[in-house]
Order: sequence, then structure tokens, then C-alpha cells
Amino acid sequence: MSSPLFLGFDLSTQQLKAIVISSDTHIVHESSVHFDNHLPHHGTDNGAIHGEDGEAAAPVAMWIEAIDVLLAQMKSAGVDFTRIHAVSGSAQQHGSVYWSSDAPELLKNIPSDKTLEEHLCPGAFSLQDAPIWQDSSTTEECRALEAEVGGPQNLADLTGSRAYERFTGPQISKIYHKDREIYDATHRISLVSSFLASLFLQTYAPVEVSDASGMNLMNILTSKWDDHLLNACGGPSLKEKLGPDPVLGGTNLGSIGGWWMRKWGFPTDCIIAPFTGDNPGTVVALSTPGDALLSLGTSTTYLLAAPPSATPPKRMTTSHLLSHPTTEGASIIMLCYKNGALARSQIMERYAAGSWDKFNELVEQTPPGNNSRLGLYFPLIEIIPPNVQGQYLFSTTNHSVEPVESFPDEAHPRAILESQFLSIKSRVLEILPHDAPPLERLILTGGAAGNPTIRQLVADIFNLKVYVARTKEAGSLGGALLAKYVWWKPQQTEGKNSYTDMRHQDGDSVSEVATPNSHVAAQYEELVEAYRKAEEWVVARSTKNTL
Ligand code: XUL
Repeated sequence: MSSPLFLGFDLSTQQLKAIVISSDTHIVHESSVHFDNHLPHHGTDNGAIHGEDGEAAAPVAMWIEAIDVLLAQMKSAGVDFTRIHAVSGSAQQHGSVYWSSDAPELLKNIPSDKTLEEHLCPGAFSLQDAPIWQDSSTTEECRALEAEVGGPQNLADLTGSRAYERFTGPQISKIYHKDREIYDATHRISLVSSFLASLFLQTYAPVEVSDASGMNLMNILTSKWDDHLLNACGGPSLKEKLGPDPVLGGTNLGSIGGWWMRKWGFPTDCIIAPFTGDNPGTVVALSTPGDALLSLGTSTTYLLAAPPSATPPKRMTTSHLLSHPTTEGASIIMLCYKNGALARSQIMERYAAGSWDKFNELVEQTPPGNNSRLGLYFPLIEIIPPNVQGQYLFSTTNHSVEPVESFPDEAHPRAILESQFLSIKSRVLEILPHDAPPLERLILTGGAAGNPTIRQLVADIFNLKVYVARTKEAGSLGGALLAKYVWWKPQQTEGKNSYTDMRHQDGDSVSEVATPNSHVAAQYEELVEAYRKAEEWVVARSTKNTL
């Protein structure tokens, strides 16, 4: 009855989810609160309020009310909070929460007869709507930040990413330069992840390293705030407003606050561990360093947990490098593409009579390399490579590529899959240091992960065994695992207490679904160069078009 349980949250764009796991990592409870549906009075559209110039924000009061509602829901479903030994979670990356100078006192003294929302809102915040990752209003601040360090590549070398509108540094910079009154009234700035941890601690929580990597403010090699960048984004007071340098996941931040014990019955020794971002949370849920994760959803996201190595992965202006949440010195390489499922289903509609079975048949009828045809498809303006749009067809001969007008209809399904995956492969080869240990597994998630033809093609192109995840709730599971880790770690002997050791004891959360054919994989190695040339042609052509 009293065996320990661990609670993990995921505060994503559209909902707040919670997962409770047992010490042998079985999911024993899941709950969620959907912002638009359950809390419509906050007036959000898919969890956000959009402004006219690309602004996107979420009411902090909505997130806090969601916690009150979720806890009540869990209690009535019979979750026994007295058995929760640790709490952690993950949250949408990059968003920022602005606490007022009354926040420390308000956080500390929450009366048991009040909800979090009644007590904290609006007084604990200097800005009621938190800017979120969908915000694209800070182009000016991005260019200024890059110029400050000598250009986008220098900023990528320093922080792991060039400046992006959604990143927290440019967001803070906008408030500092354009809303000084709000900035000056701000006592502490949290990420969405550290804001959640602060509520549970009832005092400010530090930012976690992996999520801090999405700010353009942390030195990616030392995991410390970079004073020059802090100064550029928020003047001399930003260092104090951000609090101590970021901490590693699995750090014991202290016990849960008194309100949580009195109101919900959490035990006095329930530990709070740092909350992380949703992408790093997914990485810790489904992979260990040496694994790659490929999410084939609306967008395509590739996440690679790179083990510690003497030479750090190369930092590029089209990918992100994040510190790994639990393994010191390890990192996560992240690539985000806009043209994922939409582009594939357009091809399926147009050339495979609207049927995925037909699409698969056409792929299987054509040989790897597509009879020397390469097609790149960008119905939406792409992120990687930046700002390209349209359809580009090529014939490939011995490492050279020639643009062509058209393909036979049946060549398109294989062409889109090959080019989407070769784009990732070419970049991973470029980013990974030469002395990096070989990758071990590729874990597929997202809608297309169920397609057997796609699974096999992915195995062949990346030359890796392909696995699929057994859960859809990777973000909150990652949070629950980080909670379990902070409890488990001190009970182990030194040298056998890493997060990876814990996950090995847990057994796998993925199942193998495809094995590469080494002969075919070798053919794809050869095609990477042709793909690069085709992409160069497309980029040169789009640059010309926009001049
Ligand atoms: C990653 C990003 C999104 C959010 C969504 O850089 O902006 O994936 O984390 O929750």
C-alpha cells in the first residue's frame, strides 16, 4: 500500500498533463486539463492568445488554475498523494514567467483554504500573460543579439543556437527595451519549467540546464549564464532576475512546500526535482545517450542524445544544441522541420490516389535511390534549409545533380521520403564530432511511426535499428522519471547511480520494429553528397528569388 509513487507533469501548449508512476516505472495514473475546453474563461485559442505582430502568450492564471483543477481531479480519481516521494515535470520550451517583488512572500505563505490561483493571481506576477514559444515578434531583438557577438554563427557557437524569435533572451530583451516599467517591476524571471517547480517548492526554483539552452543566454560549454549576453538582453540587473546558474536534472531542490502537505497530503520529505523542457523530457523518457529520436508529426523533429565526447558536436545556424538534462557533458542535437506530415500527405493525395497503402506500394516498387531521381518538397516556407519553398526535382548521376522538369507520378512517394530523411542524415553527419561513438538506435514517434514502409526506409537511410515508443505521453513520463531519479540516485553506490543505469534497470520503453539492410544503407551513404548538391542548388535559387 505504501510503496513509493512519482509524479510527473507536462505543461504543454494546449494542456496540462500528469502521470504517476510506480518505482518499477509502471504508469498507475494519468490525468489532464485541456486549456480551451476546461478553462474557456481565459479566452485562449489552442492554449494561446495571439497578437497582431506575431505575439503569442498564455495567461499565467490559466496555467495555475489548471494545476488546482488537475490536483482536484487526481484526488477524486483516488490518487494517494501521501505516497508521492518526488515531483518533477516538463514544459513547453522558451516561454517566460515574470514574478513581482511580492512573489516570494506570496509563494511562501499560501493559506490552506485558498487555491493557488486565488492567492497568487494577479499579485505574484509583474506580467499576467507569459510570452510562449509561438511568439515571433522579436526579429529586431534577435538581429541585435547576434550583432552583439559578431553574427549568428558566433552566437550558435556560444549558446548552441543562433538567435530565434521564440528563444527567451530575445523575449526578455523586448520587454527590457520596450516595456521598461514591467521589466523594472520584475523580481525574478522563470522559464515555464522553473515556474512550475517554484510553485511546488513555494520558493524560486533554479532553471534546469537543458531548458536553459533554449534561451540564447547560457554558455553551452560551461552551462553558466553568459554575462555579456545577459547584459545585452536585460542590462546589469538580469543576472539577479534569472537567479543562480542552471542546474542539472535530478538535482534535489528541496522538499515540497507546506501548502501542498496541508492541502493535498503530500509527505514532508517529498522531493522536488528540476523541471525540464518538453523536448529534453521526451529524450529522457524514450532514449539514453547514443539514441536518436525521430518524431514524424505535423513537423519533423529529430533529437539526438549525443554522449559526452572530447570534441563537442558542431554548432550550426540551422540546428539547436542543448545540454543533456541528466548526463553531464552530454548534449542533445535538435533539428526542427516545418514540412513533415503535410508535405507527405500532399504527395499521397496527388500521386497515390489518397491511399497510404498505395503510397507504400509505390515506394516499394522503386529501388533505393529512386532510379537516380531526387525530389525536394517544401509546401510551407522551411526552417531547414531556411526560407525555401516549392518543389524541386533532380536527376542524379555520379555525385552530380541536374534539375529536371518532371518525374513519372510513381517516383514522387519515394522521392519525398528519401529527401526528407537524407536532409537529416547529411546534417547529423556534419554536426557529430569524428570521434563520437557510433549511434545505437533510432526511436520513431509521431503519426508516421506506424507506417511499416517508412520504418524500413528510416532504418536503411540512417543505418540504425528502428524502435517505436510504447507510450504517447513522453513529456510527462520524462517528468515522472526525473522525479524517480532524484529519489533513486542517493540509494545507489557511486558509479552505478547514473540516469542511464536507472533506465537500464527499468527495461525498455521501446520495441524494435525494423533492421537496416546493410547493402541498401551503403547506397544511401553514397547519396548524401548528391542530396547536399541538390539542396545547395535550391538554396542558391531561393536566395536569388528573394533578392
Ligand atoms: C522547441 C519548441 C517547441 C516547444 C513546444 O524549440 O519551440 O517544440 O517546446 O512545446
